[in-house]
Amino acid sequence: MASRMSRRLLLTLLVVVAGALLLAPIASADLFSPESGGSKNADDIDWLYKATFAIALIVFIGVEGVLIYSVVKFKARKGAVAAQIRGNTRLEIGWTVGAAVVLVVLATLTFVKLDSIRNPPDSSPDGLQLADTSRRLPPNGKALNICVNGQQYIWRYTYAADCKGGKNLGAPFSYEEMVVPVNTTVTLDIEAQDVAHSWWIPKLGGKFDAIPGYTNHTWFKVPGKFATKPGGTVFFGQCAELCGRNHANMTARVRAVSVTEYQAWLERRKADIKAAEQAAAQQRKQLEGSTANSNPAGPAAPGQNPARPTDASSTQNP
Ligand SMILES: [Cu+2]
Repeated sequence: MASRMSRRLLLTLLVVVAGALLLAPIASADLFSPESGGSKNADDIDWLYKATFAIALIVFIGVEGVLIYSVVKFKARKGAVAAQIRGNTRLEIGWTVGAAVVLVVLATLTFVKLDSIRNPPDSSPDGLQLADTSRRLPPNGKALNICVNGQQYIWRYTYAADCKGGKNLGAPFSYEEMVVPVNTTVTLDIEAQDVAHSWWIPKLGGKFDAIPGYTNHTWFKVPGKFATKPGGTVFFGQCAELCGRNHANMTARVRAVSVTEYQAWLERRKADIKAAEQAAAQQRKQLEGSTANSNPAGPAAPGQNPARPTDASSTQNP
């Protein structure tokens, strides 16, 4: 009685767990393969996972099928004597060749897809048309480059063709949310300022380490359909390298918008940054003036502190 009860309990538990796994949208959306849909490289990575999984499934069903068949067919019976077999050259050569063929097929599929995963394509005709840059590039040599900089605990994006040696000083930037035009090949130069971080927006492709003093490169190209609704589409990600106590808060967002929305946003960013810089310069002047006059009231009232100019509008929607 007790054992039947516990068996029923176990069965109920199994059904509940299986149901929860199947019904949870996150669990069932990409249960066996990486997220994809936001960029072709992510789709290709996803395809490779699924192809590998299909081959593994065929091997699994084959092996388990023969195993179960043999266990049932040749189980011990009264009076039966097991055949004594020693070696089978044909069978042994067969499964060695079979395993080698599986490896060759997997390697071929991977190398066929590798090119389109690593190398960015051209921007579409209705994407943003851009100047030349100098990294792993689309065939026509043109891409929108963004410098990604990991910092404890925030991502900074600088919209500049050259990220090296302070050449991107003065270029527009944003924190946490990157805004990009659709149909446009976006190349990323990924770096870190302090410790190792990891850039990862699953739907837009693979994970890339952000290492101080070293630049990693990747790319993505968001299809035009993601800009049809106003405000575009946001792809979420998260720093994927444990980088310190606030690692969990180091989220990243990529907002894909239409080309015109992107250009308007970039102009707004430039104007906002300029206004914030002017305000900071103004306050600096006041501060210097007040110290020169040794004003006892102090340089700046609370709340007037020239904060990081980005904070005011870094999370603003385009
Ligand atoms: Cu991090």
